[in-house]
Amino acid sequence: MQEKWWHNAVVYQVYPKSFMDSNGDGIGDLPGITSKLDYLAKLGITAIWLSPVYDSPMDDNGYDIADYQAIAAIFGTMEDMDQLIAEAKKRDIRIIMDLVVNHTSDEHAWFVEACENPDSPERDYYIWRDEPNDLDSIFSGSAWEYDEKSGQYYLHFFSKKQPDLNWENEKLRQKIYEMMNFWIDKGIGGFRMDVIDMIGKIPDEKVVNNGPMLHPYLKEMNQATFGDKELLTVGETWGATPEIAKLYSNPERHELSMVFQFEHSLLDNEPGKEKWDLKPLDVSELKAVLSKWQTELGNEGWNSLFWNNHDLPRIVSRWGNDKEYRVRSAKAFAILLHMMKGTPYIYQGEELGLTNTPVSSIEELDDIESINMYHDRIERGFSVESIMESLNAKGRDNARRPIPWTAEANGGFTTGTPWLALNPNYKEINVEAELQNPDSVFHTYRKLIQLRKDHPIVVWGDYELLETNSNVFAYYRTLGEERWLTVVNLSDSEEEISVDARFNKVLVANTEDEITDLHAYKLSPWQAFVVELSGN
Ligand code: TEU
Ligand code: CA
Repeated sequence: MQEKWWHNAVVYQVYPKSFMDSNGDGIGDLPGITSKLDYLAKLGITAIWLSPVYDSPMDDNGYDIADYQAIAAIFGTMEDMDQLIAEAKKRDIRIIMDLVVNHTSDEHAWFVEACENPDSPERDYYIWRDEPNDLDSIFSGSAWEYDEKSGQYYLHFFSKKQPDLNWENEKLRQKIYEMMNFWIDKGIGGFRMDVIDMIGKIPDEKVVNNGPMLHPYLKEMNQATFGDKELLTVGETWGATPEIAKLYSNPERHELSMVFQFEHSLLDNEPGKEKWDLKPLDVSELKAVLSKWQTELGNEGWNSLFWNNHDLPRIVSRWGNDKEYRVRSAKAFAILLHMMKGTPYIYQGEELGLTNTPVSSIEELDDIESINMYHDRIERGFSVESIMESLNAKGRDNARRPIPWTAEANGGFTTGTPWLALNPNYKEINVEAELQNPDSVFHTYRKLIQLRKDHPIVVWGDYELLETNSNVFAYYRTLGEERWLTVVNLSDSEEEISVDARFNKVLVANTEDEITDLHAYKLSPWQAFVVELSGN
């Protein structure tokens, strides 16, 4: 595969509402992000995925866009956006924009015109039916909403204020490509594409993901916009398998650079049920899924690597131990993921080992998905206790608490009142403390990012899983004569590993435990290390 800049990039995701507030209104904004670029440069990341900052009524915190070429006032101005791109460029950091084109806001001019003037061309930019079918919205309830004025129903797979776009309409597709080129001309580094595998949907046949026209549309988009411009494009594809991922990311197919696959993110759901129906993680299943993705793309595709994003709970609370082993387990998950093959994504706060923020009442939550689920399950007779347990484990607000920069009031995030309360543990866990402590989670992430920059084996080495006890996840990376071994104990208990190999040096570790001989080596709880093996 021809080497591209994103093959050894490390991407940092910023959720603008919760990153840094620059004007005291309690809401993060663009000048706030620009003011923290030196912090991100110190971490060593090479690109920022910026969650939506476009004009929006914020029904889904910006994933409901009213104007793709205007900045939401709460986040700043287009000048602030241009400055962020320019200041980032000075630090060799590229800005990846969030492309949300499966749906718009119902306050987008297109939808307003479509409702006010049913004979307008904009009407067919959306999906209307005289009768709804039983498709459900991902945010609970029916996926169809009745429009009094026209006596028809429109499709919305997310909230009622997020009507789905009709990609079968060529004029609409051209308008989207024009909008993408508007941003490309501003010097951005690429696009993260929201629920992109839904744009080929056929609602009447209840085909949602991976519709027949999906890939033809992506080829057309590629040719009309980013195709020949060395831009990173990553698709959010909840329905992807390794075979499907190759269709997107095989360079010969001229579609995308890579996709976010979520198979590992469904391992603590009861099979076939919703994410709220909890099941403990079985580490063997995690090893199987990640190893499949590490080996089955071969040279015909490229992986993304992530534990967290703005929709997922914090990994150290989800699958780690966010109490006595918070730092060690946070580092264990970082080492496990960052030594794998693919482009790593760090979600804001992950580099600090931030934890989930449990709440005792729905009033303390903001996320539309969580609030809709709460009322839906109350109606379906679920107990408040069971619902709150699900929300505290999987709710999206766990990811969206403002970033704690210091131990000062409101973590130094704002001089005002934060739009969403910080996790009360910000006095202990914050950027200032992490920077001052050379053994912090932050410095482990910095070291892992540097290893990827300095050693091609991390980017191109072949992956091979080792047979180990179930709670131990260990694998080789091999490039030519060079061989690295990563070993991680994903449990609160001691474990043992036995590897018939000698090693030259320890490249990174999360404990002071001496690593001598790997024969019958005792691993302490959550112990993790990477060693460079000596000649076979
Ligand atoms: O997410 C798609 C999606 O299905 C998840 O939002 C949803 O939370 C699912 O239950 C995950 O468990 C994308 C964006 O990432 C998300 O923030 C938006 O809310 C959604 O699309 C609609 O734009
Ligand atoms: Ca602000």
